Amino acid sequence: MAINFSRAFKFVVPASLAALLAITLQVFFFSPIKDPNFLQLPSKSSLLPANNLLQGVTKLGEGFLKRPEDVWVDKEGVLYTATGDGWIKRLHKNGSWEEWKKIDSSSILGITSSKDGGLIVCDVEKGVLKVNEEGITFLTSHVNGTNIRFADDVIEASDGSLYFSVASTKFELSNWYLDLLEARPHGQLLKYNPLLDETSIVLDGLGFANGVALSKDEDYLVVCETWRFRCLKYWLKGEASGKTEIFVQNLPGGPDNINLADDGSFWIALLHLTADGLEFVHTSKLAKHLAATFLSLTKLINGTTRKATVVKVAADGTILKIFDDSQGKTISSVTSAFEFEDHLYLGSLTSNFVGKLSLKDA
Ligand SMILES: *[C@@H]1O[C@H](CO)[C@@H](O)[C@H](O)[C@H]1NC(C)=O
Ligand SMILES: *[C@@H]1O[C@H](CO)[C@@H](O)[C@H](O)[C@H]1NC(C)=O
Ligand SMILES: *[C@@H]1O[C@H](CO)[C@@H](O)[C@H](O)[C@H]1NC(C)=O
Ligand SMILES: [Ca+2]
Ligand SMILES: [Ca+2]
Repeated sequence: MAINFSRAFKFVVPASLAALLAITLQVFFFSPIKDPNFLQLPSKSSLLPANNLLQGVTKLGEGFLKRPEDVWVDKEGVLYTATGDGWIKRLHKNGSWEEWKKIDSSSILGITSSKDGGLIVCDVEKGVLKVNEEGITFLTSHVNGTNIRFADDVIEASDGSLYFSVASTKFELSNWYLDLLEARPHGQLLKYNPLLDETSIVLDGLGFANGVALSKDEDYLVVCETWRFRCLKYWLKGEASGKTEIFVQNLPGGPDNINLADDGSFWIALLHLTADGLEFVHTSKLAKHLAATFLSLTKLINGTTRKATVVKVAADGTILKIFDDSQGKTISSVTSAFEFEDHLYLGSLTSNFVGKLSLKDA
């Protein structure tokens, strides 16, 4: 039997053209990202061989914590963590966990302790707040006439000023991956002055502003730009005061939170941003629009669950140490590393515990 090709084509060709047109329209007109930029991924030479040392972590509070993004240990040795379901939970020195305070928010991220007691917390909906035994106080929720959304990490200077990052002024935590796909810098570094009760913009145009840390002498601060795979140094004192330079670049992952180490260097948690083999997405506008439009594709590209990496970076920007779990076997998606008494405490966006790693023999 002869197949009538011309007839089949008459039907199939217009139908597939129409489908293609519909998809193209959908992708370009309804894409949640606008005019995306190409992204420079870390060069292969920056990737160090895996050592899987993070597979040796002890799990603290397993099952009791949901997505503990950031951790902080205060001077008394009490460990605090802010969890994805809005809890501040703490681990006392006697080993017992306490559900300390619940924040009414879809999520909370970075934390730091305040010198007059209590904890400073980044709330992705409402800005920056302070939590102590008495309760919760909102410190800042506006800058330059707009609401502060997606506050990500915060540090307190000894004069009481708070420096904090806004990851993206365009996208929310739930679709942060779109910020990376669009690759246009919507991040900021803000400063809250408690004496004037005023918030100002210190740096604008950051590529997903994330971890913030102060140097040992508070002569500069470091702010990390996740999808630029680098952290910036912003001078607070001296001749260069107010100037910005690169602190470390070409990191083997997207930097998340950063903390000062005991010796004056810094611990930086790195996110594996893209699933292996799908790196091309970041250099194709069409692929970016497709990935941004269809959530299942976004999830496929999102590589954060597959690895964990922490680096120690010297004050001069040299990478001193690297710890990883190359397949995310024990811990994945590590977002923060905090040093206290010869141990590293690790927060993660995917785990249900805080990791504890001895630094004595590492
Ligand atoms: C542990 O210490 C905390 C804070 O001092 C206290 O509230 C708690 O009751 C203690 N738990 C145990 C089991 O000793
Ligand atoms: C502050 O707001 C004004 C008015 O909306 C705007 O023109 C200006 O660009 C903003 N400044 C910064 C640094 O975002
Ligand atoms: C990417 O994966 C992380 C970890 O599972 C998750 O928290 C985040 O929501 C995911 N993002 C997207 C856009 O899928
Ligand atoms: Ca922090
Ligand atoms: Ca963060």
